[in-house]
Amino acid sequence: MENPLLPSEVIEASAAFPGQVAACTDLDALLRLKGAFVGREGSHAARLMELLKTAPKEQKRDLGAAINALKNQWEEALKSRQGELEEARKRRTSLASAWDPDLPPPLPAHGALHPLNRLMNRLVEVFRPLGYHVEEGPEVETEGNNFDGLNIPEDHPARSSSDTFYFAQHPELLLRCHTSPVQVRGLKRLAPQIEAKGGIRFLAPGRVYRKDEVDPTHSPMFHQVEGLLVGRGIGMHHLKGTLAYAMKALFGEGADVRFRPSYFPFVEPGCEVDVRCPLCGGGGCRVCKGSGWVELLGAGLVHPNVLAYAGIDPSVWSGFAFGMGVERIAMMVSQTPDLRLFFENDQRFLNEMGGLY
Ligand code: FA5
Repeated sequence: MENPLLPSEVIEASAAFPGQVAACTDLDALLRLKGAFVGREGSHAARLMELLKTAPKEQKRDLGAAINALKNQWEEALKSRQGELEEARKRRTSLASAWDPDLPPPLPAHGALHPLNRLMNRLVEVFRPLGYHVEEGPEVETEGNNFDGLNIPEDHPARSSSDTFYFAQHPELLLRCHTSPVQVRGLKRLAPQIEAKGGIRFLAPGRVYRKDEVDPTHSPMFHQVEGLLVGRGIGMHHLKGTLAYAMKALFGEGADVRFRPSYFPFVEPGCEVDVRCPLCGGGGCRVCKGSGWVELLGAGLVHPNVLAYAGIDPSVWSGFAFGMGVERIAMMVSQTPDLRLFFENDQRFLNEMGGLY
């Protein structure tokens, strides 16, 4: 850049410039250098522009071109060094945040029980102080346990192939449509000890299957918790007291519950229990289908035929049974408007359910 029109101190400074740029090891130093060369005031570039203003007319074109070339050269060098320094800073900060030897090692992500399983465990805990233990039964059941043992006659609509999942190769087997077959299994298993123990009481949580259309309150696979108590002189008042206790434990003292007469072949009399819809407070919404109440369970006094089928004398013993819909209870406790959320496995939803029950 040995242009005779340029002042000698600028030519010298420009010769030293590449070395100075390379010597800048941080962005602050580079900014200071930038100010000295191309800053608005007092910089080499600013002084050159002053020079251009006062230069004789015939020199202006050449001088202007020389100044521009010089400025471009400085600006390009500054920009490229700025890019290098920013890249280096990014690498340093990402390395620093990736590993800090002073911090404890990160904990591995760990699994947790699904909210529906936790709710079933909670229900078991609610009933445990009342002396209930857990009985289990298979999801693939016999027609005998799912229907016959429960006094469900041959022509009952629930037995039709449009309502229950049967196995083509094994027509006597099906996917249980409720947890009530565990009543039959449990009663048969415990019948020999009924005198010695003074009765029978248990819960049976598990998965059940129905050919139901999916909507905010229905799924073809869902969960129930069955409850059964057999003793001497057991009546509806025992059932009502027990369920009122359980609903208060689940929904709080203010829970508003109602009992409606209903029909199930394996109980007599039978009822359904609803809770006032916590989502709309009873005013009516999509979840309660405008009624202000959501059905949670079916219940009643165990039909004498069910006791007799299991080998228990119904003239001595009586009892009550109930079958609760776990998803419906989970929806009401957590105020979730759609049970499908429980099956979609969205981590954010599952985490939110974490501390509810
Ligand atoms: C029964 O399943 C009876 N076995 C309950 C019973 C047990 C009655 C013992 C008497 C004595 P129901 O079909 O109403 O009853 O279902 C019980 C509960 O399961 C319902 O109140 C509801 O909360 C829930 N439920 C029923 N169908 C579905 C479904 N498709 N999706 C989610 N929950 C459902």
